[in-house]
Amino acid sequence: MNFKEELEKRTCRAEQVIRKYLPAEEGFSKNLIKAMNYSMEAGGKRLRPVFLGEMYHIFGGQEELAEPFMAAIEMIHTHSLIHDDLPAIDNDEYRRGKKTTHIVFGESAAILAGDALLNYAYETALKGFSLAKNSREMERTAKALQILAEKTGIRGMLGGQSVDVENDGRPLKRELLDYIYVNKTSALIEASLMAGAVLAGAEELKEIETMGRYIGLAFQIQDDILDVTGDQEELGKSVGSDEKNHKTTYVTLEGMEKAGQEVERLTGEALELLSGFPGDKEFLRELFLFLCTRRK
Ligand code: GRG
Repeated sequence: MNFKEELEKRTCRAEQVIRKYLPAEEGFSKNLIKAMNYSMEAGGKRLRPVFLGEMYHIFGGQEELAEPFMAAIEMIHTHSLIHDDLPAIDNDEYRRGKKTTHIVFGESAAILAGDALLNYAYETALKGFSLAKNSREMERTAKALQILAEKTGIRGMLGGQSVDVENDGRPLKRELLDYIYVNKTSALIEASLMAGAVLAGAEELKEIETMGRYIGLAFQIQDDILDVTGDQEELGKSVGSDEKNHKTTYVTLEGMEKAGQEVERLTGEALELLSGFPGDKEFLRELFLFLCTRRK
């Protein structure tokens, strides 16, 4: 398998699916919709929809049931980026290689665009019900929606982000940092992997959730590393943001060397779990390994 080619193929497909579900820029609220689409169309790795689509295929899904969920998870993720970049939170100027939404559209428009994307994500995922061909697929769609909502909410991404913001600038113990990472970052990655699998009828949800937790943690620690060692041009977003915001990160707490080792260890744990699932897992395996050494 040529991993780079396969990644390109899947990213392009995710891109097409996302664009298919973006709202049309028309009507009196078209400025709001333009602000929503600005960040959605700015690029990004499309990692969460790729995870979702891949798990759907690994567990035997063959049709388009996963598509609205692929678009929805990217909308939720993009909402979090728009809000995270706001002056009240990280106050960042660049994201996905472009000026951030609040810089281009103004702060109030960026707040509303983030809110509107979060809501539009659920409007989009609900379209799964009209694609479901039988009661079994209806049930799977409902379960995937439940996963999406729970992993985004107070016991998931938003819960993690709130603890992160509350503790901004304070020294943190490892236990609290782990709580923040597992929720603010792993939760959406868990949701991508679990929702894709559940739409295809998978039952191994506990194991998939744990695999997502490991990959999410590894991803976030690598993000901490890149905030120190990365290149703004390559990353497409501001670097040094953690230092600017006096954030405790895995790197400040444990040091650069240990952070790198932890990324490798967590990726290894995730690969171990992946090997226990059915289907063709070669691409996902390569993707996990690729993320472990990513530079953007
Ligand atoms: C709701 C304000 C709010 C925040 C939720 C997800 C999140 C918490 C904040 C976004 C910023 C951040 C550092 C999140 C941690 C996860 C992470 C490293 C996100 C960046 O994801 P990538 O690298 O981004 O997949 P692209 O642009 O490639 O999609």
